[in-house]
Amino acid sequence: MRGCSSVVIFCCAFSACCVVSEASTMDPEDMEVESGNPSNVLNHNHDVIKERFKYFKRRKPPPDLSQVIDFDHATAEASLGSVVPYQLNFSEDKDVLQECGLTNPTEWKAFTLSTHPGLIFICNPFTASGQRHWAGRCLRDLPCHPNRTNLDAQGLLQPGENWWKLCMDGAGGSLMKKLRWVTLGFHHDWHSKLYNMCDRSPFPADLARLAALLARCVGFADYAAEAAIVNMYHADSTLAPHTDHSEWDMTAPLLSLSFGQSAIFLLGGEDRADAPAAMFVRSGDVIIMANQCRKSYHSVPRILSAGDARWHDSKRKRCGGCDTLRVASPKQARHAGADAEPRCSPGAILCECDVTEASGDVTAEEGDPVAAYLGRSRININVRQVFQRGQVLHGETH
Ligand SMILES: O=C(O)CCC(=O)C(=O)O
Repeated sequence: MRGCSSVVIFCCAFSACCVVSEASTMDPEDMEVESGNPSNVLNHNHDVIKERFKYFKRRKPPPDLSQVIDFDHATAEASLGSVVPYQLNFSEDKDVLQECGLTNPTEWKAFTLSTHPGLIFICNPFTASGQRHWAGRCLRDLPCHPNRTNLDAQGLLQPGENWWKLCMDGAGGSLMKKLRWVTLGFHHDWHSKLYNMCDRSPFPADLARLAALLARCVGFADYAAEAAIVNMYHADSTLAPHTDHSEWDMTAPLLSLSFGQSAIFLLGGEDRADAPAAMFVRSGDVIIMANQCRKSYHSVPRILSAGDARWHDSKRKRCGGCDTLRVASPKQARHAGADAEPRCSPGAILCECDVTEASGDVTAEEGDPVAAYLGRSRININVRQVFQRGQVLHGETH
């Protein structure tokens, strides 16, 4: 590898945080019971984002979600409260969009927040099969050499073993839920919180193309994805408030793509005392943190059940009998034909309201284990550009 004779270490490239499950976050502070609606917490001397994080994470009593921003219900025509429509630039070739699993950009809805300029929220620009494709990449292909996972770090995978294959062969036991993160490109050392120029693997070209396309839509013409963390969240997972502050180039945005179960995302400011906005993030949604928002605190205090399985929506049709939305299983679609009208015959199709529960079960997914994973977990791909274009560091040009 070029440049390895002169080891260059960059200070803390990724956030100091990784996704944790409930059991590992039970420090005494987290066990305090917070009271009141988060919108009432206004003490600017306090760690407001942590207070809000704890509020939304709380199980008993559950938090009030009525003030959580829902971009899905916002209209692209007019501002409502702090939600402001955002105009994307598109000049993308149809083939490239298709290859990236994206719908026609004229259908995309994007917003920013007047309270948090620099945030761009694109409401699910992916096709259902595009979502399954990217989830499949994150599950089947990416968690193996030369990429790094928490399982390697914990000695739970032997060199050359493939996590997904082990899980599918049934030999993995409880391994399925144990994968928490995968790093791509420049690898983050969670202990030193440093980038090491020598600890780098090739960044997946298809993901780099998708990231560059999304960045172009928001005005970053020469974005180059150089590092990413794929975070896996289960029902009790959280990600504590943090900033991603140490990439060499802080002018390039952070890109965050989510698939599977929903979440509450908190976006604060550069100071922990800044009041965060809370928003729902659903499968396919893209969050871009650019400009003023690039160094803002953010966190994921809660995973929520996805009301509808967006990674399946091409198969969803209205029942000819009772007009409820139903998901035809792949087996039924094969028998009935893709255009057949589904009927509510028990056992043949799944009601939409059953999807979350049923899709957590591999058999209910008729052998589509990627969709089954999305039915119970959340995958987030967090992409960063590390260097400025043309930057020369110890003989390497970026
Ligand atoms: O899961 C998310 O939505 C955010 C992930 C994140 O903030 C990170 O990886 O730094």
